[in-house]
Amino acid sequence: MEKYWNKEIECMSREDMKKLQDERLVAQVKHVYEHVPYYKKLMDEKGVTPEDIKSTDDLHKLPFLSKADLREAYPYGLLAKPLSECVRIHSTSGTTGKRVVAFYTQNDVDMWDDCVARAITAAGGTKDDVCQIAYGFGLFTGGAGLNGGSHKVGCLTLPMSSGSTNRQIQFMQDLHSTILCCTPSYAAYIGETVAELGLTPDDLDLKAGIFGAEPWTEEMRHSIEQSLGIKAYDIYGLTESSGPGVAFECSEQSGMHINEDNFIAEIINPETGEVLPDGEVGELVFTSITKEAFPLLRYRTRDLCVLSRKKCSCGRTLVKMSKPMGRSDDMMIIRGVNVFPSQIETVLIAEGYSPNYQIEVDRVNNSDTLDINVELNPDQFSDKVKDIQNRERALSASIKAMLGINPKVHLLPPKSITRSEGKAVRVIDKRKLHD
Ligand code: DLL
Repeated sequence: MEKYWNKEIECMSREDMKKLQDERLVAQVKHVYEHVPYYKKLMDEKGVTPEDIKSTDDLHKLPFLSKADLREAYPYGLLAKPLSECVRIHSTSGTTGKRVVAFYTQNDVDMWDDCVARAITAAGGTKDDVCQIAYGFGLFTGGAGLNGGSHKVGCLTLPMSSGSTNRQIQFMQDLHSTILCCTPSYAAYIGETVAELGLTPDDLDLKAGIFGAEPWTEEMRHSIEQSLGIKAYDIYGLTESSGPGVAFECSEQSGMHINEDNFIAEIINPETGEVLPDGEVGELVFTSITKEAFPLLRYRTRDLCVLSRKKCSCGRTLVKMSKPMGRSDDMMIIRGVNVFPSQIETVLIAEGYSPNYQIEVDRVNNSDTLDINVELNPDQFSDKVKDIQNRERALSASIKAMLGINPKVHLLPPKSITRSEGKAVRVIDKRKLHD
């Protein structure tokens, strides 16, 4: 039977949810206009006042907020509470430019923990579970977010952080972990190591995994579920909006329910900013209506996905977002064709290859090149050059059928691609080096 952390909210009627969102939005807009000069400036520039926002129907009138705004306002420019009321800071792992820092009051941390508690409960977690957290702890929100949610549910919490894979598995066995939380690429690595140690899923007590922080395909889900003998659930979030737990998967495993009492979601056309109807692919935009220290109005996530309000078999009425297909800035344009790493991953795993791959894009003589390095599983490895060449040709043809452009596939010996303990680096775009 489906369990809920907060049934009243998770299964609320649409009318009641709209009423709740309307009230919270109106109050939030008024608060940020009065307390955050940066927002006041953005709203004044667009000619919008708090009085214009009477309900969620007026949301589209508000200006967007982008990552560039967050960088410009760094570090305190978007703070809506005095620093003395803030209790925590987290930050993005951005490699270029200024990082984004997010602030939390105690109420913000409680709201965040509550969102993650819903996710853990939806994955079947209760106070009788042992929850092993192998997301990184630190400025990254993964470790702290799942830790807070796990405490709230009352699970016995193992704050492992990422890395030391053999020790992870040792503790998993000795302490009978039942839920594993980490990135999907790290879960795949743990699954691979379990097999290498001569163990099978029967040697573990795991029943569920809560994986997110990076895009992963359905094919990857099945592969992880098999290697660890679990049901694998997706979880979504971003530092700017507190961290993991903005949306979470339920037993139906067909998209993630958005915690709409805290976050209003819109999908927009990334080019024009126009709001798109449910069912259309576009950029996800969030407005946080309960966050105190670092509220976001119409924040452009750059994640591309689809919203759905179809009835869900789990009984939750919260709107669902599809798995993000990738970030608009992850999309590669190769010889004029839009390519997402997830499309390549789908073909690789469907054809029986490992989820260990890396995509290299370059420009040679004014023409884009696409090289895909794929690791062979030990049972696929052959020292016959002809065998490998035939396989490379067949895989190139399957990828061409998916993308419409011809890649150069390189099959590599087992263990030649570095494993990820956090977010995997799937794409190396060397064209950016020449620009
Ligand atoms: O990755 C927060 C998080 C931690 C989510 C643990 C889930 C689990 P950031 O480092 O700020 O925060 O990165 C946010 O990661 O905009 C997406 O592009 C991507 N992302 C997060 N979750 C998913 C997911 C954390 N389930 C960025 N599927 C987001 C696909 C995801 N992409």
